[in-house]
Amino acid sequence: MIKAVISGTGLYTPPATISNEELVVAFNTFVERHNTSNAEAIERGELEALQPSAADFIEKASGIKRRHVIDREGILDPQRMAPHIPERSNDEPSVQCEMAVSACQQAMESAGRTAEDVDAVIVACSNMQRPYPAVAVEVQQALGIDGFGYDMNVACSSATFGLQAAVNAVENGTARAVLVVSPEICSGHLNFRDRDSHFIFGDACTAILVERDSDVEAGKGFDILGTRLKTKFSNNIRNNFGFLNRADESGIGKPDKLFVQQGRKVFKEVSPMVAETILSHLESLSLTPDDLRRLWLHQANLNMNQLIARRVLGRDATTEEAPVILDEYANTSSAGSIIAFHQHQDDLASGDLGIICSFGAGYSIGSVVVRRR
Ligand code: CO8
Repeated sequence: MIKAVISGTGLYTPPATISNEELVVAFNTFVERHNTSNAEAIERGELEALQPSAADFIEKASGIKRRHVIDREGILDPQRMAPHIPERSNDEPSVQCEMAVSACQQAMESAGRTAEDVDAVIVACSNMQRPYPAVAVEVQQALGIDGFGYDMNVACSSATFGLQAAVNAVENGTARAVLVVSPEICSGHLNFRDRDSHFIFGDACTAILVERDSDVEAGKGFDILGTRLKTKFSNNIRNNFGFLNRADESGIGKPDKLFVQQGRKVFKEVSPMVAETILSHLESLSLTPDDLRRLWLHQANLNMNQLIARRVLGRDATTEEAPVILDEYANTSSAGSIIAFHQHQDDLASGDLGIICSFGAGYSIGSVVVRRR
């Protein structure tokens, strides 16, 4: 029987960063200008004054210190407050394709593979820059892979759901090797004028190569012991941007529809669901939390990760057990747990067990139990 193995990972990090302090200066300048130019309406009680943001609140509430972004200047311009990413011609590679190619090349290199060894590309992320042709087919072409590619979106759980699809393809013989790549440009769909969420996201791209166990030499990579997916409908994290927006006249001329959430509700509802999913997944594999050397959790909120790890382990987790990349990257949607996996795996010994677990909009949860080979 064919078993799937993670043989390599890659990470593309945009070089530009924005600290909490820089983000707050831009936001508060916008607030000041808004309140000054609407002073009379605010005075008459027709409009509410906007409240300033604070860097110390951001770090305390989320654990985020800075984020990497494709474009800093546009986001930090109080007049604009959106990244400036010029549209490219159809003959140039798209931005997501470029990010994906860089991460995929790294993943193939770390596995000692070339495009000739790979049969499929799954681009799995929260936002695609166009509906078609699929970004995955463009990435496939750019890498020179003779096979197939498709896009999929399960918000923050896109990468783990993509992993399950890759495992299925490898284990049922549809492909010898599959790249799962997550070019997350979260800054493109974040409302930098919204005090509750302007600090949450950053940009990054991860890639994972999944191969047949018989093709990967002993001692390399991670056996995938099992995957578990769970979804439960919720309106608490939404993005209503879509192709039908222009079909409703009342929306014409209005601002774009962007990411919105009820952060507190998400925290309260999702944390127990995640802990239960991990525990029942482990149980189904005849494993216990004590067997886990590492938890590579989705990186949305530090307090949330500490709570989930505590519920799973029955005690506080050390940062070695549940690594944090949120301080440096912020929430990069589906890339988050994979960045943690990519950066915190080298010290594991053969036989060590770990769990990759994503959670987010949908709600969606994806759990993947792995063992160092
Ligand atoms: N500065 C200063 N004060 C603030 C700010 C700010 N920026 N924002 C809020 N406050 C104030 C509030 O007004 C409130 O004041 P008061 O107590 O007087 O009413 C106080 O701070 C507390 O506010 P909250 O209750 O909102 O703060 P929390 O402690 O809940 O922290 C968080 C907010 C950080 C958002 C937290 O709730 C959280 O992280 N929740 C989990 C969210 C989560 O995991 N979401 C996942 C979403 S991502 C996903 O699924 C993928 C989406 C796809 C990507 C799309 C790309 C854009």
